[in-house]
Amino acid sequence: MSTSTTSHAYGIGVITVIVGLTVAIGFYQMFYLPESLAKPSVDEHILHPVKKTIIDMIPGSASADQQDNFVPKLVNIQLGIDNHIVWKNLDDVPHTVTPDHRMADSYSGDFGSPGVIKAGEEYEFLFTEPHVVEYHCTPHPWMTGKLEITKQRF
Ligand SMILES: [Cu+2]
Repeated sequence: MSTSTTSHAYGIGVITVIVGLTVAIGFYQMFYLPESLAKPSVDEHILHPVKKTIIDMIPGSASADQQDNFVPKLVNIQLGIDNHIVWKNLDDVPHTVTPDHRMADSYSGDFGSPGVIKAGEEYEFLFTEPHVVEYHCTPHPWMTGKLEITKQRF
C-alpha cells in the first residue's frame, strides 16, 4: 500500500519534470531563439564609434548647375571609427537621402531618409556592416553620393 503510493507520487514527479522541460524548450524555440537571432550582436565599438561623419547638403544643391551638393560626395568609412553618419541640410529647400538600390543594415534596418529632410534638419544612420552604398536626392537626381563602409584596419 505504502509502496504503491510512493511510486504513484514518483510517477507524477517524473511527468511534472517532463512537462516542465517541454514547456521550457518550447519557450526557448518559440520566443527566445527568434529574438536572439533577429537582433545581431554588434560590437560595442561599432555601436558607439569614436566620431560622427558629417555630410553637408550645401546651399544651392537644388540647382543642377551647381557642381557640389552632398559634401563630401565620396566617403570612406571604417566600422568602429566613424560609421555614425549625419546628413545636414544646410540648403533652404528640402532634400532626401535615398539609396539607388534598396539597402538594409541588419542592425539599423532600411537605409534612407523616411521622407524629406527639411531646411536646417538632418538625417542620421548607423552602419554596422561593410556596405557600398550609392544614394541620391529624389527631387534632385543630380545630387548623388557614395559611401564605402569597411571593417576597421588594424
Ligand atoms: Cu535635393
